[in-house]
Amino acid sequence: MPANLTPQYFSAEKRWREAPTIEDQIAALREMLAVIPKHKGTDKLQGDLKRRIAKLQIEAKTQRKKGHRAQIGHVPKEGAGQVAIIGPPNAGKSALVKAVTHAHPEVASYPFSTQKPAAAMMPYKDIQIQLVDTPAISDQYTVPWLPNLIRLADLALLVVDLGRDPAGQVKLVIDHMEKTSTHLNGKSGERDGQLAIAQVKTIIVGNKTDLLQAEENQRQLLQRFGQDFQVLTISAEKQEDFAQFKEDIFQALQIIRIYTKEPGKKPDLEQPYVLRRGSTVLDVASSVHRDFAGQLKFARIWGSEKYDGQSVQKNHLVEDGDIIEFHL
Ligand SMILES: Nc1nc2c(ncn2[C@@H]2O[C@H](COP(=O)(O)OP(=O)(O)O)[C@@H](O)[C@H]2O)c(=O)[nH]1
Ligand SMILES: [Mg+2]
Repeated sequence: MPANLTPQYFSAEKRWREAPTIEDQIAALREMLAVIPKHKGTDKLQGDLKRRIAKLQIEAKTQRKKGHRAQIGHVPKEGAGQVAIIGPPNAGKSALVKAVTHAHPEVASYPFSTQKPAAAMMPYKDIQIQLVDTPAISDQYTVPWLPNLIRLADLALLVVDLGRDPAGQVKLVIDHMEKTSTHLNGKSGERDGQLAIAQVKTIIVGNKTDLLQAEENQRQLLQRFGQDFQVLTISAEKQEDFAQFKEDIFQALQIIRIYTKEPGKKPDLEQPYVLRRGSTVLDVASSVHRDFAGQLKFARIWGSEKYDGQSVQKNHLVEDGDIIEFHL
């Protein structure tokens, strides 16, 4: 039975996802529970919400006892998208961030060398994508705020070491996150009966292709997870060119770059507007200026259309690289 969730529910869900503290999370979850349509189709979801509230209440209480504020790992978003770099110790998470950004995180042969989330920008064409290096996920210890950080990200890269049982590492991380109700999902936008919020689009990154055992292990990794996940392979330390890797990340973020121009003038190709794939001419207008959207009559488009400067309606879908000229 379809759940038929309402806009009110989704707005509470959004507040939950972005809540900076446990108390805010509880408040948002309570609202979700209050506005959720009550019928058979949402039974599971209701139960899920109740369990989650109960769990957070306990967590908030222990944190208060310890004298901690219920702050949760939160990295302010910057750039075109936020990508959490996660994985077991020594997989090369920090080495990857170092290879594709201008940051200099500590890369060390001992585990747990990264203790706090560290954001760095990865240039891709004319935009910047934010990578967040994180402490390792392991059986021994995982920092309590990590699941929340992952849930807030637009995409997770699960980095594993191709030198030692990568499939086992992937399984460990997935299972561990599952315990915190964070579902690492290979396909975006999939909603099963569970709390949709806890689903995080995830790409598996096999690192250290330069190692001898890498090829055989990579085969096993693909066999086990290649169906459900996109799997990229790299050598963070030996590889020279990351163009394809960056392109894959950009595509996975499902964003597009749109340029604007004023009538009779050259287009502004300095800084694109970044929108979600599936956006319309009207969406572009709204991101340029709030008043723009209301006044918009039509637009001309250069790029993906049949001929340059073709007139299009407000609801026309735009594509990566399009140039839009607004007519008010
Ligand atoms: N052979 C090889 N070693 C790597 C590669 N990337 C990282 N390493 C090594 O793996 C170890 C862990 O790297 P680090 O980035 O600190 O891992 P993290 O704990 O996941 O952040 C270090 O000794 C790195 O030198 C790679 O592509 N090839
Ligand atoms: Mg590290």
